[in-house]
Amino acid sequence: MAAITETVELEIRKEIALLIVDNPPVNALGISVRRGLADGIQKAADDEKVKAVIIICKGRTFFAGADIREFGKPLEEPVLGQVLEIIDSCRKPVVAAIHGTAFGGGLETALACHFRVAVSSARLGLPEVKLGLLPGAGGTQRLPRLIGPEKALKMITLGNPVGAEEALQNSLIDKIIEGDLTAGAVKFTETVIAEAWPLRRVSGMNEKVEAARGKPEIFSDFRKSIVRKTRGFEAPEACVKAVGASVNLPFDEGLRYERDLFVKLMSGSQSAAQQYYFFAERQVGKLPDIPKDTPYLDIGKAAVIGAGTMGGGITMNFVNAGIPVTLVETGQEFLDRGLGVIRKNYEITASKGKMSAEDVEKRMSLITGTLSLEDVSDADIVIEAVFENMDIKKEIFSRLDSICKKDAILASNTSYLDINEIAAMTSRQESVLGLHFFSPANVMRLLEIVRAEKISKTVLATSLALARKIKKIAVVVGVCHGFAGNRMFSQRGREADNLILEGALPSQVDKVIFDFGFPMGPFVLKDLIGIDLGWSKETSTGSTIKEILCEMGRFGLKSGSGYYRYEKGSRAPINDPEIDQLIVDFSEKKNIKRGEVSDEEILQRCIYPIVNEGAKILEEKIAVRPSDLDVIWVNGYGWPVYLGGPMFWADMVGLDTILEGLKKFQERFGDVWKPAPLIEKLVREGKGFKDF
Ligand code: 3H9
Repeated sequence: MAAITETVELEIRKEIALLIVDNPPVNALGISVRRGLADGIQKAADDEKVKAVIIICKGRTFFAGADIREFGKPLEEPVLGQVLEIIDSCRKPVVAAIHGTAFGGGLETALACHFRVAVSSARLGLPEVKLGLLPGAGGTQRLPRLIGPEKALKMITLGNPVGAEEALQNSLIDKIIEGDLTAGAVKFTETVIAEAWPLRRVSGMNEKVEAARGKPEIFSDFRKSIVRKTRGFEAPEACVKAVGASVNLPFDEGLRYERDLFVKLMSGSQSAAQQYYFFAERQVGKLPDIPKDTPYLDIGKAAVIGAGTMGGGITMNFVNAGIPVTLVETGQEFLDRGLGVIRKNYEITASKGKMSAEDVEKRMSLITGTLSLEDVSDADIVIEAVFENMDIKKEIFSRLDSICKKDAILASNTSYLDINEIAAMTSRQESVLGLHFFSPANVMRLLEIVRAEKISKTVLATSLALARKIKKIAVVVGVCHGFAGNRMFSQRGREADNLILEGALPSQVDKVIFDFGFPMGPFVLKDLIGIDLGWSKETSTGSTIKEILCEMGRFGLKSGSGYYRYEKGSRAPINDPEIDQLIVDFSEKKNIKRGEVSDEEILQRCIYPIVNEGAKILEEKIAVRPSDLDVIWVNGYGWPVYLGGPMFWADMVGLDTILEGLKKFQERFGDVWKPAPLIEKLVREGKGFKDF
């Protein structure tokens, strides 16, 4: 075995040269790997004894892509495209032996090889689009040649990987290796040598792309199918264009076309935001005082209190991860309804072919419904998801304290209330925390872990491990009203409500926010969630638009009308002149002078206070880092990932601009607009949130 670089070794086994790469954690294709591959192939080509080469990786995966940490810096040669050209043109067969995730530049490397074998658990994909890029080392030209433009369009533009079985069916790989990968790859390569298989250079396979030539509908139909999913993103269209080039241009020209698009995307703001976000998601949940090796408890059994929308969704998360749940309700009718909704959700999934009928039964069998709180006594974690009322929650926690076993973790799913006050009802404050799921809890990936004052490190580490197990992105936040997400969100809500009284109408506000990149504006969102959330007939005084709408029975989408009207069976909001007039009359009644409000002002008034509140949250140490807030906004509130998140966006706009805007609004509307001292400080020092 000879070291070629610090990450690549060359081992000769009879007639086969193995290039063995070891660049933890994910074998990213950094400069030492690129150099090692280029030199290794050259050495193997020059060695007369060698008849073929295998490229294989140590550790958990085949190359997971280019090294993203090198992006934005001057690239050292050989760049990946040059390495792949060396592999492609090698006159001896080169075989890629794949395990783990052959992603991005990793799959492009495999595509430049002449044969590909993989273990059955391997996944192959080109996820560059999720970084605001396109595959920039020949992926857009080779993949369509190998599997056809239709399938390549999907893989490249949506960025989702395929498993080994599908890859085999699509001719993306040549063989699935059972058992040891090295042994299997060597055996495969011995056959290639013994039977003198001709080299299969993907760059020269033109049959599938030629078949698509003169069929522009392949591309126009595909564009139509992704319009909604990719609204606002620049990279998907570039991906479609590049695949188009594979059909219409010779390979080398296609490569140049791909390169130009890649360079353009790489220098754009969307890719910068999406790369930032990639690392933000990987940093979240890493806490300075909770080292990686902090011991955590095993969660084998859970209990959820309350079978309503939240409780049901939370239950599904555990069951999906194979953790049995005791689901507690106060009446049989509520319990039956809750279990019925869970079953229906699973059956809908099954009807779409994403789960078998057997799976539905298996998951349902993991849920035990009960009317007795005592039945949670053997649970390792109990999550309370009842009505948002402090007295009720306190009573439940006090009872849980005497019912639950010694080490059991007690969590509340409250979205606003003080966890410390709830924890104080127990004799085990070290085991009490908030687990704030977002609705619908079985769908939304975000989980705020609310760090109560006396929580132990073990319990915190356990909740982080549990979040991973149930596939949530967990952000640890401190205790305050609304925690991080809702506290920031309420700022936007307040301004949206003010704006419609001052002269804008819901449709104008919604359009500005939608055009910014959110999936919907604040009023469509209110209609969707239900305007009656937190409203009661008994206490309603008709003193806000919300109360008036509720008093009219306009609860939003579910009742067929709210801020907008809805046709039966449709979710599309229709402007309602009656409501516009109602708002105008209401302003008059309140002596609020209406006037034209510009789109620019709407945007600033809806977004700047989110940033300002985020800065206060950081000052108060409610969140660990600005990027954690961005993760919350992208995953919990629909912030467009190509704008990074509110804190990243603020840096992009310039904190001095934001500060100036806050001061301008402070003069007009008073101290709710007072700039956070952190923003003033960062501007004074010429810094941004990135320097926090
Ligand atoms: C590309 O290839 C461009 C080419 O087309 C053209 C070039 C010219 N680079 O996610 P994890 C780090 S673009 C650098 O927690 P998992 C990650 O930050 C690339 N670092 O593990 C983390 O570090 P830390 C296309 C990377 O098991 C650690 O590895 N490829 C890279 O949950 C573990 O990561 C992609 O977009 C990278 N490429 O998931 C694939 N990847 O421990 C991106 C990871 O310090 N990667 N790290 O926090 C992934 O999707 C997942 O990381 C993977 C593993 C599925 C591989």
